[in-house]
Order: sequence, then structure tokens, then C-alpha cells
Amino acid sequence: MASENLPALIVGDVHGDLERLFQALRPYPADEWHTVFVGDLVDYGMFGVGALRYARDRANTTVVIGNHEVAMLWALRDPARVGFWMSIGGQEHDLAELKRDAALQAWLRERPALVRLHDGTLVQHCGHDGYARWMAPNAGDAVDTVVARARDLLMHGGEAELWDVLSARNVFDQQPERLQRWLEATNSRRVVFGHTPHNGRTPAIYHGGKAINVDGVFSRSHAKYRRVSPIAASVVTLDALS
Ligand SMILES: [Mn+2]
Repeated sequence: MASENLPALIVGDVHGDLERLFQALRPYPADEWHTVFVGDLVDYGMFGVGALRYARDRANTTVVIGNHEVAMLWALRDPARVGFWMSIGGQEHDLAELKRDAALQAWLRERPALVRLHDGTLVQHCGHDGYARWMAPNAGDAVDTVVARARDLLMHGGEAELWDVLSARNVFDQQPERLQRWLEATNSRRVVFGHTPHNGRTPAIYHGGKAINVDGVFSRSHAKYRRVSPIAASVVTLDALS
């Protein structure tokens, strides 16, 4: 069965907690779910590259690019960026591991910035409309044009511009008009994102379900990890959000 025909499972920012990822996905066999990661699999935790490899090799899985992947690729290309990347949780051994693995680098640079699922749900890393600057008017599907432009930047040294967009704070929780315009521009009915931790035990749902934050501070190495940050705050089936 093609992955788009499977029910979707959304996974928020993993941030290097591969052990907890195994635990979280145990109820969801890869052949029965379309697994969609919202990005930020790396940094904070010890197993960022391990999480990337796991997500890459899991069947029926889509990985959206996050700002931490961009920072890591930037550090890989430009040693002057390593210090900054480590200041946001980058793990030196992960960079060494990525440096040795050209195939993983190539795969990572091909990840999409946006994915629109068949039910009209848009999945992206950030809860904002900064991606709109990559939209090419009258050049086909708006989502496709954003994905093409962002991928071009990833492949050709455009990490600075990617970082500008992907590191900006979420706004959809506070700005329903911008959310609505973004949904219309991308022909989507709702948007799911991570990037900025919410404080709930389940995903944060805004504006009647049109915006959903799945960054529930999944990684136990995250600076904001609290005593009990439940898996259900970050890992959720799409049908549970309907
Ligand atoms: Mn994150």
C-alpha cells in the first residue's frame, strides 16, 4: 500500500532521543502507518544522527526539514558555524558521524520544507508563514514551489536564508488571520507543526483545529524537558486531531 493511503502518524521534534522514539513508535508498525516527522530530529540528545538514519530507513516515512537540521548542515559546510550550532544543542560526535556519511548528507539536503497530506493537512516545522517568501506565483502548486525553492537552498549553500525563515518564532497560535491566509495560499485545511514547545500533555490545538503544535518536548535532553513530558504530547495520529 502506498504510504499516502495509510493513516498518518505525526511525530514532533525528536531532538536526539532515539531510545524514546523506539518506545513511542512501538504501537505503530511502519507498514501500517504513514509516519511524518515535523523536523528537528537532531541536537540536545545524544542520538541525532541515529534518529535521522532511523527515520530515513523506516518504511512509509516522511521527514520535514527543521531549523536544527539546517544549523547542522550549515556547520558541516562552514566550520565557522560549529560554535553556534553547538550553542543550540549540537553534538560534536553527531557532526563527525554526518561528515563520514555522504549518503545521509545527500538525503538530508533533499528533505521537503512542507508536506501536504491527502486530507489537506499541511505539515511543516514552524508554526508561521515565513515559508511564503519561497512561493513562486503562477508556477504551479504553491506547496511544490516552496519545496523546490527550499530544496534548492539546501543543496546550494543557502543555509543562511533557510535559517532566517526556519528559526523565526511560531505565530499561528496568536494570529488567526495570518493562519487563514496561509491555509488559503497553500490550499490546506489545517497545519501541523512543532518548533516551539507547548506545555500540554497532548498537542496544542488552536483556532478550531486549524493549527496544531506537536512539539511536546519529547527529548529528555531538551533544556525544557519537565519531570513528566508525555509521549502523547508529541506523537499523535492524525485522526485523533480531527
Ligand atoms: Mn525543535
